[in-house]
Amino acid sequence: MDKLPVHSNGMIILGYPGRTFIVSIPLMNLEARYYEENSGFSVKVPSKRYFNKTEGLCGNCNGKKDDELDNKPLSEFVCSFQVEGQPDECEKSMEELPELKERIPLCEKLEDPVFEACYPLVDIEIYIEACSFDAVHSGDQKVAFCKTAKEYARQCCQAGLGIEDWPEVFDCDVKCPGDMEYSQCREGCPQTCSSVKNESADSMCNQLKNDGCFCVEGKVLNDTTCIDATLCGKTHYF
Ligand SMILES: [Ca+2]
Repeated sequence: MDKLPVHSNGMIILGYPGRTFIVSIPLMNLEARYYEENSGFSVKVPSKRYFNKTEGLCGNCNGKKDDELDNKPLSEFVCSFQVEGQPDECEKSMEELPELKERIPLCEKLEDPVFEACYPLVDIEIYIEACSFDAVHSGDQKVAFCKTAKEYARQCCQAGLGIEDWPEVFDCDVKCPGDMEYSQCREGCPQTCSSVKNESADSMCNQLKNDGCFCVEGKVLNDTTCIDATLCGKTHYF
């Protein structure tokens, strides 16, 4: 983690505490993210260049939501991308999941004024349904609610709108380890001993925005803890 960010041939690889990883090619406007906390991933491409040219789980990038499944039932479509195991078993396990019958009242609270400014950027309805589905299947409504709120705020941040107050409004825990602080939507790469040494490469990160745990001002990430930037490269820390 402390070797990151890595800059190579116009590509940036970043790691955030909490094990979020981003691979970005700023010149082409390409970005892939992986979130270890929920095994989530996202891929961002400019639609101008990739309109109707993508395929796979994320859809075909043609601006229409209703044709992503390639005219297949959801289970067949999803399981066709399975890397290991039998397609039959995959489809069966998906069919065993009961359909969502109604929204959970707690999940409907996502429709709160704190998120209102983001509605035009990210559709809140999908998140209320996802929250309800997770709440029913995981059995812990509050955990499902907070995870969904966090993911919604994250998508708003990537759409350009940082929402600072949601954890307090919804009473969700976003604590960070040690002396790190949680930021909803911070610009730039996380500061590490490597980035301190390479300021010009660090400036390539300016377009990136992400939520997560960050070291406080003046400190940088060294492995999994924050140290004073002046101590980078020294063997012993006191
Ligand atoms: Ca489509």
